[in-house]
Amino acid sequence: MATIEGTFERSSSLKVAIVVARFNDLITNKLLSGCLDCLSRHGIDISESSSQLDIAWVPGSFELPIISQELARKLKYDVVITLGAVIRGDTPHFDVVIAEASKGIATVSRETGVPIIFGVLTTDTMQQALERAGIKNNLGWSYALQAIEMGSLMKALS
Ligand code: INI
Repeated sequence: MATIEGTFERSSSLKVAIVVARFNDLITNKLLSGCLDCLSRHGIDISESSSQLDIAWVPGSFELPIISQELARKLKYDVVITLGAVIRGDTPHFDVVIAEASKGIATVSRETGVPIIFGVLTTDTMQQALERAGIKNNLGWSYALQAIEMGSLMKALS
């Protein structure tokens, strides 16, 4: 019997791309800093000159899938992390944006075979988003951990 799972010990060799939405950047910048902190503590070089990390910015969460797809198709990254914040507020736009982002990211991941981490916060209020982006907990940190696990799991399978 084989037990196949991701590890956190050899993560320092992973190549990672992060795609971040500028919409609600008060939140997405906090997610990004949590994410970078976790990657760095797991041995991934997050410096400006890093050859194992690239960061792309998109206007909003709706655009996360297409840029994730471009990055995944380069076959240069073990894992792609998407970061966005979709806040319900009073607009029905919320449902459209979150549906397209989630479906698009899942499709790109399956079609390219590159794990794409769904790091899009969906909340009813800005307060809830702030709580999940650092006031109580920074989910950016968790998204990075999930990326390390999935990136190393795919490597183990290849
Ligand atoms: N983009 C987000 O990332 N979060 C939101 O809450 C949001 N709302 O509510 O409108 C949002 N809209 C912009 C969208 O992602 C696109 O950038 C835009 O429609 C252009 O395609």
